[in-house]
Amino acid sequence: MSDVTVIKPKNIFTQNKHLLDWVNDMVSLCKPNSIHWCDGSEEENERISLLLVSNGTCNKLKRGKCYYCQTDPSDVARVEDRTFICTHTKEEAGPTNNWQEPREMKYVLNRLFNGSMIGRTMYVIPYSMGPIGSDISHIGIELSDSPYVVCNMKIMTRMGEQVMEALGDSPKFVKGVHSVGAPLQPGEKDVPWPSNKSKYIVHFPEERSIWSFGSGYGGNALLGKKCFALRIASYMAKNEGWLAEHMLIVGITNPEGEKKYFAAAFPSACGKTNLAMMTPALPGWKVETIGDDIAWMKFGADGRLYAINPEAGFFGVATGTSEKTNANAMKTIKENTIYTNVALTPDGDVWWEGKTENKPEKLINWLGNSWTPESKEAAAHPNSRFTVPAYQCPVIDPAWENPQGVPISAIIFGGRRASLIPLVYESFNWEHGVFTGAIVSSETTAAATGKVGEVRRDPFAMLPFCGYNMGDYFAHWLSMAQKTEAANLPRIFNVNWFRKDRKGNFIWPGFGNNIRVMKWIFNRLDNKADGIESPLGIMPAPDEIDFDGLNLSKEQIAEMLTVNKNDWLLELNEIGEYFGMFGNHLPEAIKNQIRQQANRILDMKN
Ligand code: TSX
Ligand code: MN
Repeated sequence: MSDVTVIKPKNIFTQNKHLLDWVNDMVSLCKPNSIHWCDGSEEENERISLLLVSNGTCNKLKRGKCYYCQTDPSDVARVEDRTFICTHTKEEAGPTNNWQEPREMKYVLNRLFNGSMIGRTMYVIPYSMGPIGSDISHIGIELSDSPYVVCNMKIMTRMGEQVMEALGDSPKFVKGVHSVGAPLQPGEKDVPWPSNKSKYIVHFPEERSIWSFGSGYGGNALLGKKCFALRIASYMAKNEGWLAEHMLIVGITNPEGEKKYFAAAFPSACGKTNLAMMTPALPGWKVETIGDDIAWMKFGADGRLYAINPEAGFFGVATGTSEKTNANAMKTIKENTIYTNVALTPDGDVWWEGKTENKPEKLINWLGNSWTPESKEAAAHPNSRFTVPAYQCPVIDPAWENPQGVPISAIIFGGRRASLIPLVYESFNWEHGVFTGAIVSSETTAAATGKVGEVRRDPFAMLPFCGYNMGDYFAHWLSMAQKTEAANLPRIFNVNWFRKDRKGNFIWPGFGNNIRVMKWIFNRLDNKADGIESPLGIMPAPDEIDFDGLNLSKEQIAEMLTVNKNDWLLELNEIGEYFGMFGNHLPEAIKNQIRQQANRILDMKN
């Protein structure tokens, strides 16, 4: 290590042997030119942002310390087929994850990372997922050769000096090593977005480590988010008796001033960020944001389930975000925001499809080419993003950094389904609620896969994020009922904003009007709505949802709340087939729930 330059600000200091030994090992392997220990300061952030501009990775916008980055066209999203869970046996990873034997994978990774940082700086990024010092929080260290990652991690996590202090000499941190996989030989010119055709996003849950190679983008590279806070954390949570979930967290206050907190899991492209920051359409109601993507939940001393948002920022999809769909997000991203793969306007601002009703006359698209409204391709990539600090959200909840977390009254599942799933129903009990989460599915939109309208099963919206066998994950959820009295468990609901009529139009107006559904849920919890028992669960009586001021006909309301016998028999058949892949890892309770649901459907008249 004698020829390696070390950049170590005075205010960052560690004698942590576990950390120093590991950094030494990784430096010997990756062979960076220099090591930069990140202190998380504003000066450091400005210095690295300037570096990104001089490297050609980013442009500075005229507005409020915002930056614009354009990735390589081949590095625009998470790579699920290159994502691996390397437990000792394949069975532990389960049928929904890619798996390789850990020693074999380490062999592959050692070859890939050998010299992968030549000519680059290795940044040592200490970060906390969750408020520093909270019982629910955990520390990670990411070693990365990407300055873009440093600036994003600074926004998305609590990063720097205080985290190193909180860690002290403890070995309890998640080790993450990330390389874009593009070493620079002496004299070689860098490209604006270095990356590698070959990509590996690898998790070793048993040793709590992550190796990420070849991509600089989002969840592939910001290791605190999907890799740690979901895949590694879900494995930790199973062993330690808590929950790490792909859920938003919101606080909702009714006109009487009573407040409840909700956690909600939806697959991608269902509008989690929009729901988390919703502007309610009913007067007197208030919605406040705790988080838009991930919830870590633990039972408290009072027996209730408490949730924190492990993140400190939003890495949200820009495409489709507007004053109409999410006015609070638009206010959030006015300053200190990194935009990635959006389009640039001639006056040095950003644009994306859906931002404004009228398209600008002229743009530079996300590929760097000139664009006009006549152009066939999109101006912004469908997965274009903003990275922004959570505290800038005008409706951020006052308790969003409370180390105790917030008590969760209800858990809401949902998906995008044009038919079949009613607007809202409540599960009969915890076990039935776990079944409700297990059968979450969504129809694909072009943004996610290219194919439109195909049903993708996505249990608990965790399909790409569960760090172990999904069958065991169902069992873990079932086991939560033993941790507290039934009355303390959150109630479990299911919603579908996306049901369509026979003409193919959305029936439900969605967005701010979703508060009407939240109001029914609120009333259920306060024993103010009796509901009607249906084969799926408790559904609202037609007069229990406040439809005032919406132009919905009786027929439309009935259609949103219909359970179709034939459709459900077909669906349960498919669900049974899908669950077959979990073999003897599928809990008996889930098998019973399919049987009971099928019997209730068969008992229907028509
Ligand atoms: O985010 C959405 N939500 C949740 C909002 C709090 N979206 C966008 C999904 C893509 C991310 C929705 N789209 C929602 C919704 O509730 N509902 C719909 C479907 C829909 C789309 C457009 C209209 C209505 C419904 N437009 C008009 O009625 C004019
Ligand atoms: Mn997500």
